[in-house]
Amino acid sequence: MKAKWIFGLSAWMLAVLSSPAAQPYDFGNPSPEEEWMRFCINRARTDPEAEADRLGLDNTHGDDVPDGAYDVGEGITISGVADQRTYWSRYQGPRQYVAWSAALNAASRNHCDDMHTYSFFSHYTAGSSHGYPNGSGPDYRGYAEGYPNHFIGENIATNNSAGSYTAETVHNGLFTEPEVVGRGHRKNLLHSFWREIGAGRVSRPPNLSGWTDFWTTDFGSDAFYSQVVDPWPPIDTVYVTGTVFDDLDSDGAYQPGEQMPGVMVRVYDSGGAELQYYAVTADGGGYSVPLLTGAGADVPAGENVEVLMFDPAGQRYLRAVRTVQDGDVVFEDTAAEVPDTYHQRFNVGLDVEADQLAQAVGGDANLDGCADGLDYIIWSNNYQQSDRWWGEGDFDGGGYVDGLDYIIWSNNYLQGCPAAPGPVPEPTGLLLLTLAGLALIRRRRYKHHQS
Ligand SMILES: [Ca+2]
Ligand SMILES: [Ca+2]
Ligand SMILES: [Ca+2]
Repeated sequence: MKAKWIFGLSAWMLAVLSSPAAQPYDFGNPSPEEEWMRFCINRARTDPEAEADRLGLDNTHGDDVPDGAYDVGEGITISGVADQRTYWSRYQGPRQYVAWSAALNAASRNHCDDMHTYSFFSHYTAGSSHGYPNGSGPDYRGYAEGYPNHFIGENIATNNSAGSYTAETVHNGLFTEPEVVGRGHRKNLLHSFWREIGAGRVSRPPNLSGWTDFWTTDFGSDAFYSQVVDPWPPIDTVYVTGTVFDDLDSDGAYQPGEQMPGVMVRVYDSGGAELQYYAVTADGGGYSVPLLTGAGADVPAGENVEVLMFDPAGQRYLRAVRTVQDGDVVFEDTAAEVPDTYHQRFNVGLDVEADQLAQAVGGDANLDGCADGLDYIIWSNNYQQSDRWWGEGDFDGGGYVDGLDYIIWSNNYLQGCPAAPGPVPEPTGLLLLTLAGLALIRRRRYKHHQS
């Protein structure tokens, strides 16, 4: 009788709570080295002047360079301009984080693979195992991998001693590059309008030309492109994106070995409804979640989103509220004295270190810090379902929601819950539910013994 009753309740709750389930978002699977490259780029984009100072750039253009103010402009030139000084400030100030794009990551990795296999070093394909015709540029490759337009910037690097150059060394070289007139790589990775990135890397024994490691970073901006050439349908997706890592050497930066893969990242709008997609951090600890509501609409500027992270390895979680920002980006790379300006929403950057995560209470499915009847309802709604996570009642991490998870919940019942003001109300309904749950477990065990 009791088991039957809980089944009825589950069906009712499912009807009440029915909304399209969030889907996993495919942003590629960036490796630890690839994540390191993006982390360095996002650090530079967050504060370009600080990056210039960190790397010892010194803009020494006489009295009219405010002391230390425009070091990021060191060596930057824009073609067709006689006096470069007024353009340096365009590269100051924070830029949005770049988010992983599966298409750009595939294009950048494939280009590394082709450069190694066919022994060339160029932005233009000269032999491909991925179907790119000879002469294909970054725009062609990105589009071929599913990026929605042909507006793509690319930096490439190579070396001839496998594994001896880290992502950070390569990044530092691209940012400073004293031998490259105009500092095109620095400008490229700092453009304010970029939103998405792929950062492929291969490291192999020497190829025919003796080269071992290849790096390709591809930058894209669907919104900027939309505003410039007005394709249809317009695309204007922003993301919450970042790196989740355990900063073992306490230097405040991510390096390979510190990545935290497998962390669940769920995002909710200001009304508490889950967005269309969720993410699980990749091999390198990175993630990207598009800011699209369950109905597929853009989350507008000024709205808050709540990010909920859960690390199944340590059963730790984090909640963070961020506001979607908007503002102007400029097309820096123009000889015009007043560059074209475009208004956009920006990606939300959120890097998380392990010590920011709090220990979860066993059975606290909704991760509000307290194991109570609400969590029981979540457990019961997912009872006997597979492919479930902690937030759906799988507290032992087996992927399946069953009586073992119930026991974890019941052992922690009311753990972490605030003391109720005044007399505690009699939890009549909850008591019934609890008994029903126990009955289910007994039934399962009984069956087990019979078989
Ligand atoms: Ca570190
Ligand atoms: Ca709870
Ligand atoms: Ca389980």
